[in-house]
Amino acid sequence: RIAEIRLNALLGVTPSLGARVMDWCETLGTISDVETNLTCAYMTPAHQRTAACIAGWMREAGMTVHIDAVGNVVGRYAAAQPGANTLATGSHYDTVRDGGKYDGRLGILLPIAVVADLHARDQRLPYDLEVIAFAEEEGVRFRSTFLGSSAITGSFDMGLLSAVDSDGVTLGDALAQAGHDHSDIAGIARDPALLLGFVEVHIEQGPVLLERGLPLGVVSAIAGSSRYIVELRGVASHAGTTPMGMRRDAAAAAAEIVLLVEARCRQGAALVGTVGQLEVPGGSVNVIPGACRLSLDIRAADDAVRLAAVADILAGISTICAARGIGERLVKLLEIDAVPCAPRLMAQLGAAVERAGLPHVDLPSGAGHDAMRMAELTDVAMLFVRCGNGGISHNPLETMTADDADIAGRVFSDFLLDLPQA
Ligand code: HGY
Ligand code: MN
Ligand code: MN
Ligand code: MN
Repeated sequence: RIAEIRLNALLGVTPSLGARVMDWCETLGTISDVETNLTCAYMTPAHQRTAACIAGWMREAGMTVHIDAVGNVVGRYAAAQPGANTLATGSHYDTVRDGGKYDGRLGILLPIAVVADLHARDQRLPYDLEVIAFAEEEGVRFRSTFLGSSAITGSFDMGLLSAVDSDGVTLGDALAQAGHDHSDIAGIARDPALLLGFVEVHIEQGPVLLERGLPLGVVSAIAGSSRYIVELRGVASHAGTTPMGMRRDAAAAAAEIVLLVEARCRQGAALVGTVGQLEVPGGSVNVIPGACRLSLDIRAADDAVRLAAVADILAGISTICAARGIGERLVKLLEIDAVPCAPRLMAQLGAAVERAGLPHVDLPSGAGHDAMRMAELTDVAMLFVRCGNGGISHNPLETMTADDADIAGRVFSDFLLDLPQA
């Protein structure tokens, strides 16, 4: 497929919108910090090269472009008349470590390709369209998610400027090294009165559309999420001489906690729990782990279900630690409630899907998205696009098709042209 796209480009054949989006995703997918294995983490060299690429494609599509003080790349396709309201769209351009090519990126590049199409036809929308490439959503480098969209909503926590990465570099220094001025962050916040809404296009990152044989789905709600770091403190001692009954083994306590999370999250409807990070800092083969650090990621469609599971798990951790003589310290990284999508925008998206001759299906999102933050500011909605490979995501095996990108582009363009002003 990619070879065909490149051949078309050589032959001067205008690629379909979907093919162009896939080519752009492929291009960004080749930009990564292989030396640090941070793929495209916030304010790394790869992240800045990615921003420059996106800004270039926005300009070519006929947008005015600026990069704001936290690294969001913002393209604006102005309405025919000045002083119009703004519809925002977009997604994040940072990735998880060893992530896929479409998570986040699709929601930036597809709207750019749609604007390029409108611009080529000299067609304007009755409102300004703002395409926002959010600088950070995954929380890989500084463990702080939604940095980009938080700045847009005016909820950026300036205390995070002192957050440090694994090399001890602070977020503030990383921004300054990239030429950003912290004092400009407050000015990024958008006036909600000028916004018609925020609509995010994103791969589903799951198997539902694939199993239903559908290219597109309209998101009904985005699951809420609770994230913690748990630091366990035992006693390091000799692996050969310390009797089993006298140990305070932090890793053994962590192992019990992992199974506690799994067992508890099997007991709830649309409830999931993950320990994605589990490490014995500076561990040695012949030393009983004196310390162990693990992450918790608990999500549910229903906030009460999620919060009850979190309460049970935190109580369970204290019980395990007390029985083993292990110290525990919890660091809360994120607490965000489930976000319902706006029925008004869902109906508009659903109608555009049906006008394309496709069945209209609503489905929940287990993954978090920038739309969750943007919901603090304005009505939000999401258009999901089918994933291949069983729906796998946060993995280089993440995939989708040019045909589905094409269908999504046509439906999104129709949605934009049909959106009422009110
Ligand atoms: O974790 C998530 O759901 C998203 O990919 N940040
Ligand atoms: Mn992701
Ligand atoms: Mn994403
Ligand atoms: Mn519907």
